[in-house]
Amino acid sequence: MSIWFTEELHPYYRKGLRVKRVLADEQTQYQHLQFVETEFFGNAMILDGIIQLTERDNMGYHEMIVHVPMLAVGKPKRVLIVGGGDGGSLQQVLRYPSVQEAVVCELDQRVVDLSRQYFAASFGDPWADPRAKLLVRDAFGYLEENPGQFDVIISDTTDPIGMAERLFSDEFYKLMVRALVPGGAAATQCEQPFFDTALIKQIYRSARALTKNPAYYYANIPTYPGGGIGFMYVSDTPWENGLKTSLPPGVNNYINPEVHKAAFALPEFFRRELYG
Ligand code: SPD
Repeated sequence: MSIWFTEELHPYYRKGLRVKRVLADEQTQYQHLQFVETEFFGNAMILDGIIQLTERDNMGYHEMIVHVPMLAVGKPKRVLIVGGGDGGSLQQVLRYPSVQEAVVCELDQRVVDLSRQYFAASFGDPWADPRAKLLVRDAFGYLEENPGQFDVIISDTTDPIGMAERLFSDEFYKLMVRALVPGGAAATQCEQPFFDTALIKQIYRSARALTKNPAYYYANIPTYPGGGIGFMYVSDTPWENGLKTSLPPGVNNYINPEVHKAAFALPEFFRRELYG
């Protein structure tokens, strides 16, 4: 018997994963949370019917959302991860010996608990690191309370649907930039050039009004719609500064200096839309 999980984030596009078995399936206080063991991609987490990550291809997402702003800043000490309860971004942040504190602001404790169980083989247990601090709360209030606190902020969120929609708003970007130290950098989950052109343009406009050197970059992740996802780099510090900095100790599976640089090269239709 074969079970297929089919995702339909967009009403005109579907993709599927062959599932070996369902590991967990529950309605939390906030969302429908599923973990499945897939045929090819290892364990996967699905929230409200949308694939969030798989063991096999998450490295393109987590290495790129984390290392691009971290390298640009140089020696980041305090880092905030908005969302990120699966621990993948946290694992990458903690590779930097300069990091003294990594705060994760995740709304759903069950995402953390079940990810610790089902992603242990891929992420180890980054939560056991004394530098990691989990806050189970909404990030908006936390950002409001913490201006000028963080060298790097990673917005590792779901898609802009329901409660996550405001994490893609101008209001959120203002609070996020306000929470950075001068010269600090943020990177945000910023969707797909083919499917989300208008949203990305709107976010770029916000980022440009708030910082001197925002830029969009892209990574290949086969289990996301269109086979990849983009990120908005938001900072006064040019992202190119990161090309002069060495990657932290540990194994990279996606990023290297060539990929880092090439990620900012955009296909012409989209470059024209975004940068004119
Ligand atoms: N369309 C899927 C977007 C998923 C973004 N969230 C990924 C979370 C990984 N830490």
